[in-house]
Amino acid sequence: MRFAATLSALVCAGFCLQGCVVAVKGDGAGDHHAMDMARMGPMAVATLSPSAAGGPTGIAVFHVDGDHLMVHVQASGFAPGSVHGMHVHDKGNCASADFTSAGGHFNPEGKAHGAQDGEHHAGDLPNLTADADGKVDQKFNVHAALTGPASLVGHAVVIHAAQDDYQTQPTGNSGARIACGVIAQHMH
Ligand SMILES: [Cu+2]
Repeated sequence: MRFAATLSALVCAGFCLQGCVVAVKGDGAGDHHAMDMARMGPMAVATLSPSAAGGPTGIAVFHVDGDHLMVHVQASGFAPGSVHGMHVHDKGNCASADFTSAGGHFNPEGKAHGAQDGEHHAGDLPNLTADADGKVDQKFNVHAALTGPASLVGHAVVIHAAQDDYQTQPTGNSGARIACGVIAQHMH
């Protein structure tokens, strides 16, 4: 269970880094979890692994916050300053070397591909931008769910080699798949 403990620590570290004032003031891990549970809805986590050809490593954390979904991605191993498309793909399968096993974009409502402010797939997410060290630490509010028929749980987060143009159908023309992770419900 060493892996599970490490994952939990990463999740907590992610939230504490980003304005989790309550946790910082708490006396210990127990307080942290109690306060998280009080203020958050359902949570899910995907551990991102690089493709056989190379790619970033990291974690994507999802939590329901009111009527939107917060997505927090922390990853490293990108080219400095590079921009990368990211989507939730249909199949929760990152087994193939090039991650084509994850299928196309998760699109249960048969929508066109696009940006968050227009028509888009349930699995469409904003582009990631790496910093000068090739790291990403970004949070997004998106229109997506962790429960019901459009739940992202059980599907796969895929990061691409190139930027999503939010226009090319149905993929955004963002190139090869360089990281993948299956989204699993996270228990506190
Ligand atoms: Cu994709």
